[in-house]
Order: sequence, then structure tokens, then C-alpha cells
Amino acid sequence: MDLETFAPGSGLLAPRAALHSDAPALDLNGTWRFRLSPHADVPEDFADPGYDDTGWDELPVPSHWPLHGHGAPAYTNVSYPFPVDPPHVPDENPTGDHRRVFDLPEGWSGGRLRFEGADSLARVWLNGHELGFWTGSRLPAEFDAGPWLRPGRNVLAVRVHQWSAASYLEDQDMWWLPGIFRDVTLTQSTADVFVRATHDGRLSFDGPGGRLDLPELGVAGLEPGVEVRVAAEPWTAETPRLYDATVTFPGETVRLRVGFRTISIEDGVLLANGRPLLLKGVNRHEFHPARGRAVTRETMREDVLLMKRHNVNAVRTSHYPPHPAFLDLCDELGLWVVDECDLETHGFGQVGWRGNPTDDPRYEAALLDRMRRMVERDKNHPSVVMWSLGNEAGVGRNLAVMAGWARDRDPSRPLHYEGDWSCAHTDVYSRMYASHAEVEAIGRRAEDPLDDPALDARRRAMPFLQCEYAHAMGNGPGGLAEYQELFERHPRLAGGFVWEWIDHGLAHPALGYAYGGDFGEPLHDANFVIDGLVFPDRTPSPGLDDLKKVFEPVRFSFADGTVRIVNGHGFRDLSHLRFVATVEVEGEVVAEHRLEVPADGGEVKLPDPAYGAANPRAERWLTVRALLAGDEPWAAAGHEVAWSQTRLSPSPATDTPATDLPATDTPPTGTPIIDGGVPASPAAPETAVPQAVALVRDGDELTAPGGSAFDARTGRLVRLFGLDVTGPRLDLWRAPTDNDRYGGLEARWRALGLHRLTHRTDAAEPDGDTLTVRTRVAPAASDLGMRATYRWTAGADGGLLLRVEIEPEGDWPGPIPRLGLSMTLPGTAVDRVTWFGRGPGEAYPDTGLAARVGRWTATLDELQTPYVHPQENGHRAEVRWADFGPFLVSGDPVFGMTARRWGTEELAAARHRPDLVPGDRVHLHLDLAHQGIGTATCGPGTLPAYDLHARPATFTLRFTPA
Ligand code: IPT
Repeated sequence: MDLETFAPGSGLLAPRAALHSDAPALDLNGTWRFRLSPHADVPEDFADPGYDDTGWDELPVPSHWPLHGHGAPAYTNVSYPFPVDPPHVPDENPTGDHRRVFDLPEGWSGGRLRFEGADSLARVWLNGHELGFWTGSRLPAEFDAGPWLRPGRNVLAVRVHQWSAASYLEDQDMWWLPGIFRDVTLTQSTADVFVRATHDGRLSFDGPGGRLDLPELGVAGLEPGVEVRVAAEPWTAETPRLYDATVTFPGETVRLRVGFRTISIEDGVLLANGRPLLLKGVNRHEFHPARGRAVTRETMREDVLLMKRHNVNAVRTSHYPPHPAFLDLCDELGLWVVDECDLETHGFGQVGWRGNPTDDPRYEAALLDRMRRMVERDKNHPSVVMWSLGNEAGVGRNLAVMAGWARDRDPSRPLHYEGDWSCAHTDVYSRMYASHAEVEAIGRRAEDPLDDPALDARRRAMPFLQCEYAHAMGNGPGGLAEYQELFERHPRLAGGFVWEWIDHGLAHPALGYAYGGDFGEPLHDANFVIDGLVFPDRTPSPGLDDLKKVFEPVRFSFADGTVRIVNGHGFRDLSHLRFVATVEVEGEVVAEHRLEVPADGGEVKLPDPAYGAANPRAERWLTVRALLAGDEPWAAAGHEVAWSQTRLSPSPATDTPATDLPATDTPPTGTPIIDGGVPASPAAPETAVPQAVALVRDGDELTAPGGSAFDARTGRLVRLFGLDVTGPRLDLWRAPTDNDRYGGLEARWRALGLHRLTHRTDAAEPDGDTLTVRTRVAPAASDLGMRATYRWTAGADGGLLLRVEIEPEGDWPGPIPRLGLSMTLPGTAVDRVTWFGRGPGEAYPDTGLAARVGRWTATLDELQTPYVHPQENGHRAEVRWADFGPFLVSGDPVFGMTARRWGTEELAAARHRPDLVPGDRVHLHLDLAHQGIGTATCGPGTLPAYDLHARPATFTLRFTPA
């Protein structure tokens, strides 16, 4: 056949809704016979029912054949992996022939063969008769099988070509993965239904010959085209109320779950059921590390549950309609969905958009076909609140055709498309990766005007959303809180969708998870496919923990003795939550109280038990948490939805140690759960040396009590409490993050030589109880440097106090990676760290919103964040003290702590997780400051407030033996 045809398919039945029908159906998933050919020109004899396929391999359907030992996956982001010359395709065109024999059950007559998805052009034969072909990989195709079915044995043959003219329409940023990757069924269902149900209870449907029953609302025998008014509770993502309905046709009955809801735009504000809709969304590709896009229902459910548990309320189905069962889950568990058409022609951008199919009349039928098949399939889902024409497909006439048809067919849902900033065909203004400043201007309707005044006026009256922002590649994203603050401040801003949900790392026996280039692709985009909020196995990354915090639907603000609790839900009050206030002294719980919070929120008095207040050095923190009061379909009772903390003492305002605080005389309003059950006030270490003692000269060494010693000539610490150590010494380098790399900071830092600093000792001066070591730290070939002066004082108790003064020399351009000390210890010395500071997860200046002050413990392994592409990670922030086992380090008042079994060089050189091999040293970083993270892999870099500039600094640490 002609693979360069512009026709979207042949022999297809009209698209219709994905429905749950009682009509008989045969599941044709399972083990098929399979043969891969390297090109498309293969005899068609395999379609013959008598063909002998016993020599073929077996292949599960649904699947992608490259993930089952046939050929290999390939990853490109924007680039086409073949010449841009539509509609032509390469000679090398992997072609998978699939055969499946099935028995027709007794009594069957007629039926439709339904394919939910095959990538990219598929032809189908039943019993040797060709039914037709289709394109549109992530869209269903249905053929009338009736005339060709026969009693007993039937043979289904499907030929799938990886490349066709339609491949130019499917340039999404993901693995190229051919195959029949969604379900195949033979069904006797023929029904189509389009239900319309609004939040104010209007109900009607299309579906010739059908009768609708919705017993719970007293609807019986409703005829198509007739509208009734019912007293329904509306559907929202927060309250996903569904009503079971059936539509009965002469030959079958279909089951529907109807959600009553209305999407509208008024005064430029996006509304659901008449109230502002704030999308707290993520972009979701379908992905599983072993199965690719052939995801199971369990995986889909896992995604929805994880989203719900992390306060995500919306999904953009980037960049194609998902498996239909995913939308059932969104209806049921509650997510607002932007359903996106299977269309992307991004690679034409690399050739000046010349020949873009979006503007090519020859592709018009294919683009319209895709829009129709999406809308028809998904039109009954209350969760679907917007149709998206596609992603990154440039501009052109065919968009108007798609949009025109969709408006006509379904006026109830706004249209979305980001690729045309004039918004000529859309109802919302959408952008990706716009900076905070630009989003703020758009929020005020003060964006730069379009050239065309009419279009400009139209766009300025639209709600705005960021269909992609906060690129979650590697460590990050930074800047989430600042975006959310804008979204919540300006009514025009309807929120957005973080890019993206999951790292598309393919499970690999040697590499852990593979990314672009790992399968020998000549052209690829490396780890740009590893940019998710969850790791490939769906373990949440710190970015998702942060997002949960930023998306919290409850806000707290503390004042003197009270907390103001604001309900941030759009559609429900706080009565499903219970509120708990916990008081901790130095990270140990001393009291826990139930707070009585009105359903609409308000100001609530806080408990302030005096336990621990007597210890002037101990920090007392109060944490208020909002927990699910009962089970929800997406999480069990007790699940934490939101939290916030305030320091009770020492007073955060003055930061002076508190003296004895009087016990509170007014009892708290809450009900005590724990009240002083734990002995208060674990000792907080001091940062002053109680009794300084002189260092003792012993041969080449200066020794201190407790087994510590310095090299007398260089002043280097050589032993710490009997352990042989290197450092601590000044460190400015970190293993670049993806954001550092793609944003250009890494190149600047390497050009400065920050990864190869030299350390020169100018003087080592013992003077009584203090050893002063003056050094200059600088890269070769540069006159930039830092004077670092280390002042050591030994205590009679064996402790060491270190005060470091840093003075930059020269004109340091731009930010530096870090300012801190690094040291190494024997590998056996440390296995676990317990610290009081922020945790349990990593935190950088503009990330770690989920890290709260407390006492935490973790093994060295647990301290690592296993980014698929290794990079700087695992920094624990605002650490007051950390117990490493043989000794304790405390800050004045805080420091940043990182501990690893490999050094920065190994981390920076590693390409995959298995490259990181524990060495025989433990590497500790005790930091004063870090450069922020930002999201420069795609979008804005670190906000200026989080840039770390070379500056004079003083830094005090105390080392205490265990
Ligand atoms: C943007 C794409 O829409 C998205 O699919 C993904 O590729 C992302 O980039 C990068 O991970 S397009 C980009 C050029 C802004």
C-alpha cells in the first residue's frame, strides 16, 4: 500500500463514544504471533488464514515490539528521526506483522473490530479479507467485521508500519515506539451516545433509538433530544459526584456515569459551575518503564491516586488522548482534564515551519479526522473540560478546520491550543514556560499587544493558563511557589500544568533506566525525556513533594497565639478535614492537640504548652496539619493534605535564646491528644567552646584533646576524633544539575575553573588555644580567588570549633554553585545521619518547600535522591545539628548538609545510576549557601533572589565527639 498517502484511513466506521455496553464482546488481547521486517515491502501472504506462522515469535498485545526484543526504541524531542520531506518516509521502515487466531463464540453474528491504539499506520485483514487501514496512533479505529466473520476459527492479521505520512503528525517529545499498544476487541456494540448534563441539573442526550434511565434522579425512559431538569449534585474534581445511568437501545444497553457540570468563561475568568476554576495540573504522558505507552489500568489508577494525594487537581493529556479507561478514573476520582489531540509537528520548527502539515491542505482530512475521533470518543466525560487541538504544531489553516468542527459538535467545552499565540482558534490564552514576570503582566492584562487589534482585544479578554511550566527535569523545579502565588492573585490566571508527570526512563539491565542515545540512536535528545515529577517506577521525586505543598488547598497564617486557616478549595468546605497542632521541642513531640476549625476556616487559638520552654537553647516548633477526617476514594483517613509550622521559641523575630517562659495559663481551645507525654528538652548543643585549651605540638602535628590533630606545617586537619580526614576546606563546586547544564551555568562555571580549584596555604599560625590557617582558593589561569581563613579552637571536652572567613578577590561574574566546606572520612565511619533541621527530603534555596523543621534520621543511601541522570542532590537545609555517629556537627545557627559515598567528580561524571559506585570514603558537605535551582532546562532560570553571588562570609561550625 501507499504509506505516503494523506488519507487518514480507509474502511473505517464513523467514530463514536467509548462506552460500557452489555453487548457481547471478545477480548482479543493476549499472545499473538509476530514477525518484524526491516522495511515495508513484505509479501501480504501472511494475511491468508492458511498461512503457516509457526516459525514466528510470540508477542503480547497490547505492546510495543521494540520493548520485546524486536528492534529498539529511539528518543527525540523536537527533531524528526527521518528527513523532513512530507509525505515521504524512509526505506528503513520497521514493519510488524501480527497474527491472532480466535474462535467465534456460538450464536455470534456480526461484530466490529475495535483497536484503541496502534502506532503508527496499521492495516487489518480478517480471514484474508482486507478491512482497511488507519493512522492516528492514539485514537480508536473500528471496522465492520460482520461480513467476514465465520463460525469457529477466525484469523486476524494486522500489519503495523512504523513510518507513514502520518508520522509527520506525531512528533511528540517521547520515545518512538511502534506497535499495537492498546486493547483490541471484537464487539457487538454499535451504540453512540452524547450526554449533556449541566451543574444546574439540565439533562439531555443524543443517541437515536435510545432511552435514558437515571433512577437516582427519577429519570426514566428519557428520549433523545428531550431536556429534563433534575436536582443533581454537581460534579467537580473535588466532589466527583457521578450518577449511574443507562441508555437502552434495541440491541444493547450502555452504562454511563453522568457528572453534572458546566464550564464557562465570564469576564475573562475560567469558571466551573459558575465558580472560578484554578487548575493545579500536571502534564501526563502515558508511560511505564517496561511497557512504554502500553499502560495497564493499575498503572493508570496509580497515576490518578498519586496525583490526588499530591493535591494535583488537573491533567493535560500531553500530547494525545490517553487510554479511555484513564478518563473513567478521572471522572470517578476527580481530576479536571484538558484532552489533547494526537497532533504535533514540532520538527518543522527546525526548518522554518516550511511544509508544516498544519497549514497543508493535503493534511486537512487527517487533522480533522484526529479531532473528530478524540471528541467523539471522549465527549461523555465530565472530567474533560477543554479540548486541545494538539501541541507544538505551528500555525495554519487546518487548525481552523479542526476548531470549527469541534465548536459545532461540542459548544460546551472551550478550545485550547498553545502553538498559535494569536489565539485565533481558541477560547483561552495558553502559553508554555512563560516567566514569572510575563505571567504577572498577563495576570494584569498588561501583556504586549498583538499586531492585529481585533485579535489582541479578543485575546486580552481570555483567561490565561500555562499549559506547561516548571520543567521538572532532574533536580527541581525551582520557582513553583512564586508561580502559584501569581495564579492565586490574578483572577484571569487559571493556573497551569507542570511539565511533566513521569520520567520516561526505560528499564535497562545495565543502565538502570535508559534515555536517549542508550539504544545507539544516531540522533537523539539524551535525558530530555527524564523530566518528570515521579521517577520511572513512580516513586515521587522531591519536586512532587514540593508541588503537593504548593498546591495545598488549605492555607495557614500564624499570628500571636493564633492561626488563621483559609479554605483554598474551589468547591468544598473544610468539614472533611481534621486539624492537629503538634508541639515539638528540638524535634521531639511534647504535645498534640486537636483544633476545632469552622468549616469555612477562620482564626483559631493555638495551644502553647510550656514543656521545653525552660531550655533556652531548645527550639520549640508548632506544626498544624490538615488531615482527611475519613476515607476518601483516593486516600485513607489521616492522609495529610496540608501543613504549616511556626516557631514558638526562641522567638523567631529576635532570634535571641528564650529564657524561662511562663507556662500558658489559658488552656488551648483544642482537645489534647498528647500532652507532655514525652520528657521535654533534649540538649541542644552549643556553638561556643566551653573551655578552650591550647593545641599541643607533637612532632609534625598539633594535637587536640579527643584524638584530633592538625598538620603543623599546613594547618590541615588530619584526624578528627581519631578518624583520618581530609578537609574541611572551602568548596565552590557542585555536580551540575540539568538546569545548571542546559541553562548555561555549568559552561560558565567550568570556564571559570570552579571544578578545579587549587588551595594554597599562606600561613598556619598556632596562637594559644587558636590555630589560624590562612589560605587562598583559586582556579588556575585566573586571577579570581577567595581568601579563606580557618580559625580552629579546641575545647577541653574534645570539641573543635571552626570559624571560617571568606573574602572574594577580583570581580566574580554571575552566580557560583555553592559556598561551603567539604571533607572526607573513612567509609566505615558513617552509615546514618540524624539531624535537626529541615527534612526529611532535600532542599535548595528555591526548592524543598516540603521540607519541614524536625528531627530526622536517614542512612547515607536514603540521603541520596536517585535522579535517573545523576546530578547534585540530597542537600538538607537549615540543619541545626547533625549526628554522624562518631561525632556531631552543629551550626551557628544552621548549615546545609550533604553526605555521600562518592565525590562531586564521580557524581558529575555519572550518566546513569549504576555509574555511582560507593568508594571507601564518606564525602561530607557542610554548606553555607547554594545557588538556586530554577527551571532553565526549559523556561526561566533561578529567580534573582536565589542567585548565590561571591561575597564575604563568615561561617561557624562546631564538631563534638559522640
Ligand atoms: C515543550 C514541549 O511541548 C514538551 O512536549 C516538551 O518537549 C518540553 O518542551 C521539553 O521537555 S516545547 C519547548 C520548545 C518549549
